[in-house]
Amino acid sequence: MSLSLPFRAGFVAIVGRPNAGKSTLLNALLRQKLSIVSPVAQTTRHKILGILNGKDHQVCFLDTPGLLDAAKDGLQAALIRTARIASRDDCDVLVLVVDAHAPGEAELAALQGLIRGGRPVLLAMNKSDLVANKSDLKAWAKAYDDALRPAEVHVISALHRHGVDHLLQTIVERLPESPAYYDTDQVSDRWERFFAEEIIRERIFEQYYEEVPHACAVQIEDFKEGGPDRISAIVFVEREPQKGILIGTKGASIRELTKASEKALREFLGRGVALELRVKVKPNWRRDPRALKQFGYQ
Ligand SMILES: Nc1nc2c(ncn2[C@@H]2O[C@H](COP(=O)(O)OP(=O)(O)OP(=O)(O)O)[C@@H](O)[C@H]2O)c(=O)[nH]1
Ligand SMILES: [Mg+2]
Repeated sequence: MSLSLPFRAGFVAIVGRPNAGKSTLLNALLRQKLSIVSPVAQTTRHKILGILNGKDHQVCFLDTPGLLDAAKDGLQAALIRTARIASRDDCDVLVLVVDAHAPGEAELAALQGLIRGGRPVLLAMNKSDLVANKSDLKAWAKAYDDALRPAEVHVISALHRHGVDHLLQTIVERLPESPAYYDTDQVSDRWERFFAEEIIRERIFEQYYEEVPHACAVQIEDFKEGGPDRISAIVFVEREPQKGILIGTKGASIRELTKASEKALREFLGRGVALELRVKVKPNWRRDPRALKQFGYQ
């Protein structure tokens, strides 16, 4: 009699409100920085596949944009669609990520709208490290449990990896028996170009404030490998004053951004990088269907 476990594989969508810590959780589950993170809501703009390969499983995680109540422009409409499609159509297990707080009505309604069909729903109440009173955590977990009836509630801190291994074990147990979907040495379905764009966007979130990072889209123009990699990228903004902010006095800000991005790209690629950044205005690109398509938004 064979004692080996059946091989399990499937797709797991990580969804929730903006800023709940979905991308931080993806990175913690993968033990690898794949998805960009910032303290500002609406950082993630694409569905990002992160593949975790184990001896008896392959978990295909989908990080998604934060679920907004309503869209102010075409970009936000695309973000909402991406999150909804991933959670409704593309997954075997749904992980709902919420902040550790008492659930609000709008939040519950938004999350309820994602729960469809017979697929298992796991609720991850994140940022538990920020809550001093453990009985609050218990009460909020019960409130979410009563309202959404997930299969399980996990209290976690993605940032500190508390509860993440237990959550992962539960996810794997709930995956269907299936052969692997991807090569077992594959980490994502995106190319280095995509991650390079994301890494530059993360540095923009780090360095600039308010509307500026939200008005930026990054596109790699050229990526030549070899000692060092030579990457040139364009940062698109919506208006002339934003271009001025990005560049800064005598180019000081764009030099700082280039340096910080080069460092982050070197760390990600594990190779030397020489980066050239240019800034261009694409008027109101977030409302322009052709521009949205050009930047890869669904
Ligand atoms: N204290 C604490 N902070 C956390 C935790 N998880 C995430 N954060 C922080 O919360 C902020 C948002 O994290 P993200 O992972 O970017 O959140 P997100 O849900 O992917 O956000 P969007 O992509 O904008 O929807 C960042 O500043 C994280 O460092 C946690 O467990 N504890
Ligand atoms: Mg995110």
